[in-house]
Amino acid sequence: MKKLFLAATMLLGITSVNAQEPLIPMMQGGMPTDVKFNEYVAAPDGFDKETAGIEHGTIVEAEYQSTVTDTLRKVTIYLPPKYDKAKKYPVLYLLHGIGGDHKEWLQGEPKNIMDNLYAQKKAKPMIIVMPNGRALKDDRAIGNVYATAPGFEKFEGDLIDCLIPYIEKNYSVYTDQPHRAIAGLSMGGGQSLNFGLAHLDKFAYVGGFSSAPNTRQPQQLIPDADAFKKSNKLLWMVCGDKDGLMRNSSNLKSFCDQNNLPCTLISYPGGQHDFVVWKYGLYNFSQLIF
Ligand code: FER
Repeated sequence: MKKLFLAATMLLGITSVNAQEPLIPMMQGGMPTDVKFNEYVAAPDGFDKETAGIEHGTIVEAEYQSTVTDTLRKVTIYLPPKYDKAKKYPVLYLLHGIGGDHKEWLQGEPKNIMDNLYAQKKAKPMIIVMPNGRALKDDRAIGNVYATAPGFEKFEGDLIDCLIPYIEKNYSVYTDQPHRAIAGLSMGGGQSLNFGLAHLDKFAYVGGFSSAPNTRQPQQLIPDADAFKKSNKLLWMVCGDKDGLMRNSSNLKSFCDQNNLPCTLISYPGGQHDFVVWKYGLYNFSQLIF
């Protein structure tokens, strides 16, 4: 029955109404039996709620020209409280899932989460760039969204050659590897692991939340353990223990453990394929970077 449901979901491109991501049943295969999870510590109540009386950041929308799609592409940007052009900020590139676009992460309340963390001095001021990770001429999340998966691969060139240069030209940001992070949810988690680890010279911090089957195999992700150890400062993952996609994260975690490579994977208790887990991911990952 569950198999039938997923097949129907994939064919018809049905996504759930509130979260735009598909419902993922427990059917995507087992995970390595030796996987050792890191400790889950609950986020405090209200971490994602608006708090009165603190400084607030700003959400803006911008457009950049892409030589990959030959179109103007929209991107959502979070600027931290008191964004000041006289200062320089590090940048987190934050990627959405198969059912979403440059606005999907707004469901994860990044402004509330980051404003609250800054107010408590638990995260460094940073710019968060939320692009449309589907690098196609028509990059809308409509119809059978699974058919748009090739656009998520094409985004690698768009990110490296078009979006990052655009951000670095138009915002007051650092332009070196130690000041760049990449993370994402589901398809965006797979993209973050794929691109973040393939471009060790560009990204110091890499996060995957409920990463999807677009995630490359561990040996492809980390072909050179020494290069990884030298350049990567954080490889951090979370996935719900009720999410059928856990295998993508646990395969990588086992590989890293076997090869003595630093890697975190938290199994979110009762966690499904939704923003409960992804908000938790942003809340934790953003405190560990820069
Ligand atoms: C799949 C299952 C889930 C898949 C992608 C997803 C490309 C992505 C889910 C999401 O982004 O929420 O088999 O194949």
